[in-house]
Amino acid sequence: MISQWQLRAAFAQRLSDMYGREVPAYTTLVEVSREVNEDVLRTQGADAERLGSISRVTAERHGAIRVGTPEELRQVARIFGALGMHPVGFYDLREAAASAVPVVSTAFRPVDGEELARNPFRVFTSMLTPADPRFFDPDLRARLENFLAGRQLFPPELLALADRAEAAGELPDADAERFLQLAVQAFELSPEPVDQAWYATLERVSAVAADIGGVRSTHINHLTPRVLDIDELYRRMTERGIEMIDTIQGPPRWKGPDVLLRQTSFRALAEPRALRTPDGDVISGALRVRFGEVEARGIALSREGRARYDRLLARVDEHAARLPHADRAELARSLWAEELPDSEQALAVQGLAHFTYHVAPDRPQDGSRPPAGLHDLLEQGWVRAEPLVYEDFLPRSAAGIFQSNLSDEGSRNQDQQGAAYDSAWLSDALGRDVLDPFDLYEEQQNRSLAQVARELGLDAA
Ligand code: OOG
Ligand code: NI
Repeated sequence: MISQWQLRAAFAQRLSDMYGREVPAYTTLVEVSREVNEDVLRTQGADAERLGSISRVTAERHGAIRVGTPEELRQVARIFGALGMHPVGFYDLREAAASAVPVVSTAFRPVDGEELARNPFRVFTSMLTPADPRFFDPDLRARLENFLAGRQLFPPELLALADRAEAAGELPDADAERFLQLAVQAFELSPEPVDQAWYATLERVSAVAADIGGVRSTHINHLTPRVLDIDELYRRMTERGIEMIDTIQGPPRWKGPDVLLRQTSFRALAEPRALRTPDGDVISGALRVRFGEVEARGIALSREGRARYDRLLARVDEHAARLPHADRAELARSLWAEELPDSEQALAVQGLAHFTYHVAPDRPQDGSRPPAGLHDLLEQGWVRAEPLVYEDFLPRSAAGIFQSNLSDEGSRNQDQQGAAYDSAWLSDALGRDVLDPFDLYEEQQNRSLAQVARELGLDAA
């Protein structure tokens, strides 16, 4: 029998092998990431593994996929359900970016601490929003919905196996093998010719709309390795002649602990694709829709910590607008030092970030009573805090990643009201709860605090 986490790990590995064959620059990125991680481990020792074991980090990937309809999204949820991955978080990228990205998104990922430690594979999953009149007029919307209704992304055999794996939590070896083959195949780039005129029509609205709704299949858009020093990775990729986007998205590198998520990317090369011309001829053309991305992960912030992060982003924007020649990273660093404490302990005590708490094995054993508050428990060595790694995404960074890899701005009609999509809408469309990431971190933290309280005989820690 193959369990869900084994299916998840195997799927991530096979997807990585497949994507490496399709996009060779990805293989370079994975190699350079591994080198950087080994170097960090050598120089920092155990500190390098504070946010995950080196084996977790080396295998860790996130994927990005894009689908067209709620029906397709429900099918994706069944496939990821088989892998023990659940929808977490709602991201509205129609609002976040200056350029037009007509999608709303969620991320499928494991939610349980143990499952995350085994393999944290996550997939940022976007769904096209044809009902948003800022992007699609009624005629184009109708043509698009009609096109999408006529395609099948996932074969019934795959979905049936997925349902069995989700219900049973495992699959017999032969079925697991079949499931994995079909699942990886569903995300390969299709050789089927692309209708050139239809693709171009959608491209005028948005390159992302064309990538999703211009073809009769789906594909993995990118697969992102995790690196322990993203600044060093950026330097090494640039040295190899790979042109990176000009920034690392997310928090700056600063003197305090790494928090949330830092990401950067490069545009992949145009890929040969068969195109069908309006005359019906099939010609060989090229489309440039996929890219390489890499990320560094830090500690999960609490709601309050996150609000502070969002305020900081806004402050950096304001300053940068007033001082167009200032170094943005430098600016961010100094504002951060003003508004965020620069130690794990202060982040914990001020409730700005999430940790699990554990009774310290070397706590005072002289018969004294433990103190009451978290601050004193930590300070006096009764309790240790282990940071929770941020397992999710950042809407602003995601929009930046989408945007920086598009050559064309696309178009958006600002006179129209946007169609309403939110987390509740998405839960409804999926027929599954879209989970709140903050709740998940909080629950994990609270469980550990309750355990500490029990072990130390406290009312509440
Ligand atoms: C998703 C872009 C967002 C991230 O890591 O923030 C993303 C896409 O291009 O489909 O992958
Ligand atoms: Ni990504």
